[in-house]
Amino acid sequence: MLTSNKTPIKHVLTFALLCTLSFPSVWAQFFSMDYKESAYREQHSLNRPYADSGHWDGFGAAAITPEYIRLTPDLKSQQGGIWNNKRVDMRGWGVHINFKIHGQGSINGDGIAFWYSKERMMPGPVFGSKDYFSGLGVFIDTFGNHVSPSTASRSESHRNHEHPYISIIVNNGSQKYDHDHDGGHQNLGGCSVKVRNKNSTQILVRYDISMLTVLRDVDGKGLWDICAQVDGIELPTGYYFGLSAATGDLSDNHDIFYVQTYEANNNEMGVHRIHGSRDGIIPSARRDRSPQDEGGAWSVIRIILVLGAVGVIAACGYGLVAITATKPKGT
Ligand SMILES: [Ca+2]
Repeated sequence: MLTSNKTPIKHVLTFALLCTLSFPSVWAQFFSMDYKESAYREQHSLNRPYADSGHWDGFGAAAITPEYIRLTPDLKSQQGGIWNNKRVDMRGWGVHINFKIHGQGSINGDGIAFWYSKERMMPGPVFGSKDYFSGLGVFIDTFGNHVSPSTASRSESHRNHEHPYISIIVNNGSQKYDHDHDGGHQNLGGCSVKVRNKNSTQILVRYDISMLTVLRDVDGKGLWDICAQVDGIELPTGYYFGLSAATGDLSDNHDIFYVQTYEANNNEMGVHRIHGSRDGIIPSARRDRSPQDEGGAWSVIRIILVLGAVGVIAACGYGLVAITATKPKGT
């Protein structure tokens, strides 16, 4: 009798273990599938030893060390940046940036910007680079200007998010960055990221025709999740990748360890070839949706994940019922 009872229990435990183990693998596969299928592009990447890389130029306070490139030191009123000098002809790409933001004290600024823009090597007030930019900016904004006493009353819709905050902004060259409100209504999406004083942090900025996705690995341990995903973003080919940083009255060290760029596999590539170059596209974002719909694509992903989780739970439940049903009776 005892022997016949052990077998079902063992199966139940094994089945439950497999179900539990399947969750991380499903999540990991979801977040990394396109990234791993993409192809590495050395001409848009930056690795040690930095002095050997002729594809990148620096400006301002940016300084090369053997271990990292420091965009700004932890000093007031600094600006620095590095720019890839190879124009980007990829329609879809993923840029993986490994960095570290650290400094003294508990209130610091201002942050790092990742750029895909028309102009390069032009210092200015937007995280060390020029305002009225044309292209995409993904800002790792470590200081919340919008919560300062002088501006808090004008930024109700953005008061809830905590800094450091990643924000996504697309500009066609006509808009001034709303610095006092950390981008304010210009923000297309984003997320809070507690990046300061970590050993390293990673983000992956992925653009594939009209879809922009930002993934984050705040502790640099390979545990990625989606920060934001925004559909309806149009960017041309022919722009340049860059990184810049700035300090003001508050400061931080803004360090870059590496940049690894991949070309995204895109099944629609043939279609776009037929329709010709994307060089002439003016940067734009779909702005005709309500604030509730801003995360529309993200909502779709959440629905897919929820349905997937329900499916796994249902399968586990069905398996448990089926195994229990096979349990010998008459003990
Ligand atoms: Ca800010």
